[in-house]
Amino acid sequence: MLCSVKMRASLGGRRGVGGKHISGAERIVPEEAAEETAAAMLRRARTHERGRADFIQIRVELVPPGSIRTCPLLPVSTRDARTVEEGRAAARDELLRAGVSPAAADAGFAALEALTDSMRGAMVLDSETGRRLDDMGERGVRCTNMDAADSAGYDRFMAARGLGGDHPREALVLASKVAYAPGTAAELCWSDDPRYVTGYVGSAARGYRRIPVLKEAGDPVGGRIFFVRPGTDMEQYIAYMQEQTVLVEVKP
Ligand code: PML
Repeated sequence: MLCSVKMRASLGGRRGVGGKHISGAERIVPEEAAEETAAAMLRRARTHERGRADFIQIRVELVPPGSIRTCPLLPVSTRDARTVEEGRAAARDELLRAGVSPAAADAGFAALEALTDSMRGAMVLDSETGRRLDDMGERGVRCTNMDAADSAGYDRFMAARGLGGDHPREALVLASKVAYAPGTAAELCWSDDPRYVTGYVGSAARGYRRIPVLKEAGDPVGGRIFFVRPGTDMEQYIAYMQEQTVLVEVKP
């Protein structure tokens, strides 16, 4: 049986409520790997660049086999960008090519640029009008319950492309679940890790388009926007993002 292992770490709240988000991670692993996975997450939470967490929660839960869906891994490619300005122009271009309207793309950038602290989840915007559709405030809609179907195969795939580290590993799996979710037109993301300036635009139409610079080094604020096609049922969309377990398959 598979099990889901999740970690979240924060600082300055009351028993994990409120406070500053420090780190989060999740994996879906065979039951017998739960202990080792949880230990690795604990290590990661305790040594995070965003600060020294005073609350770390690790949750381990069995996943009923019949409840799991699969989707393919998005193809990965990289755009050129040497500055934040070039990076954001490239990201905007990618959004438009994926079917997001210019007004909605601009609304997405404005929403991310206006953040004063990182959100744990994403803002969901209409891909035509740019109007925010979720009512999840500063928490946003979390895309959770996903992992690579074959972890070792995925690590080989990433290593062969020089994509080391947790950021791309987790982002590509998440972006694949998001891109193939019914209703998604595209996703825009940059990291809340102050040292990590690479971001991406993901879509089923264009794949995972990495953008080497999407924010200034040292900036601790990051976030995600999910652009959805007009008419998408938000209740179903949010349920899919937050509850549906998805294993992402690397196709040879
Ligand atoms: C995050 O850390 O939340 C986002 C990471 C973006 C990764 C981009 C990449 O390196 O492909």
